[in-house]
Amino acid sequence: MKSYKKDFPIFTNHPELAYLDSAATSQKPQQVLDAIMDYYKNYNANAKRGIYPIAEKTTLKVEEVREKIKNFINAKYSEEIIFTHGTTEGVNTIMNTFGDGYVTDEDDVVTTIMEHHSNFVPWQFLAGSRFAHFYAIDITDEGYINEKELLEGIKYAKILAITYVSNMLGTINNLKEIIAKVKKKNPTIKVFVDAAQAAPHIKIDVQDIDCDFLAFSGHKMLASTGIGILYGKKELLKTTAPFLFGGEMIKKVSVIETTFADLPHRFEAGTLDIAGIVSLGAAIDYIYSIGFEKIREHERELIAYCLAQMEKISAIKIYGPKKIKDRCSVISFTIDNIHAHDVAQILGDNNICVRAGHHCTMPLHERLGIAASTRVSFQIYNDEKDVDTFIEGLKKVKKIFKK
Ligand code: ALA
Repeated sequence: MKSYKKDFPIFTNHPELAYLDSAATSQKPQQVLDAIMDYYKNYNANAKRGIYPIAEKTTLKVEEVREKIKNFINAKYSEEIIFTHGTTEGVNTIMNTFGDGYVTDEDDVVTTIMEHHSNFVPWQFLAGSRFAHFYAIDITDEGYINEKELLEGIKYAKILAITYVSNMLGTINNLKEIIAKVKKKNPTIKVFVDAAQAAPHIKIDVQDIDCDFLAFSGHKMLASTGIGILYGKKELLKTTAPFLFGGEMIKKVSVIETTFADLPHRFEAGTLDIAGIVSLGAAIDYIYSIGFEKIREHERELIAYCLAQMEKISAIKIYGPKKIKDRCSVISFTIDNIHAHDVAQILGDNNICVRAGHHCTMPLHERLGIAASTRVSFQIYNDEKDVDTFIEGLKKVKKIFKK
């Protein structure tokens, strides 16, 4: 297995780290750090405003990255790409704008029980404020969306909010098939996809899966924190009023009235996270330099290796699909009679970085009948040695608790 660790300075500075928490946030390669420094050292200016050379360079760079992201997710138009500050802002933007105008008290707003709170709470709130009916589709015992239940009720729904990859189960939802079936039953439904855990690992094609909106964050895919992407179909966004009001999102402002800029700028109020945008462009270049095929293969090997080692340890329950091909990047588990936080604490004391708790998926944990779980998650820089260190750590946990 090829090691990519040398590209990530944190591992040179901290060779002791077994960083297995990339679903929370990823580490950054030197190429991304260099791009951020280059921006601040050589052309730091605001975008879309100045007409002097470094400001023009900044504006060009922002639009160049927008184009790169359009290709990255295969959107039809670059105006469909909106810079946000993260996935959560993307969901809240569509909930507050398009969603607020589209949902009435006669409609259903549907999500799934495997959603992160970010793709659950905003829709629950929208339904409440519009007096619409809100419900969450269950999962099967194997950790997949219960498609039968989804299709049974979907004809009354105006919005389906669904994740591409579960941040707890690791399930990769077969969105192309699911969305096609849903739209066949209900052609007016609009589908919002949370791609936060998918974008770092899977080649996304918004036209192929035919979603209406999709959001992801830069920081989980090797870029810096504070930058996110919202995709929306042009025909839907162009008639939607903005949600955040401010500087460069206008066409004309007068005391009598304000008109809004064209797409995508009407949804980009205030100064953009330019360093974040630059970092996202560099992160995409880095991902391309390896290739999605290799990223997936590397990750599948790690998941298979880790699951095989974990299965040899007694009293561990692993959640999510058994088929490796249906899993992406995360493995969540519980150990009988040891609290997830105790597991994470002991692992943490040994420089093994994992996440414990409800992972912002309380409804899912309730469905699974547990209060908390421990989660390991992988990125391209992880290797078998990280897994071995983690497995040794688990054995230590069990020894300490005499289990
Ligand atoms: N959403 C991130 C996670 O799953 C923070 O850990």
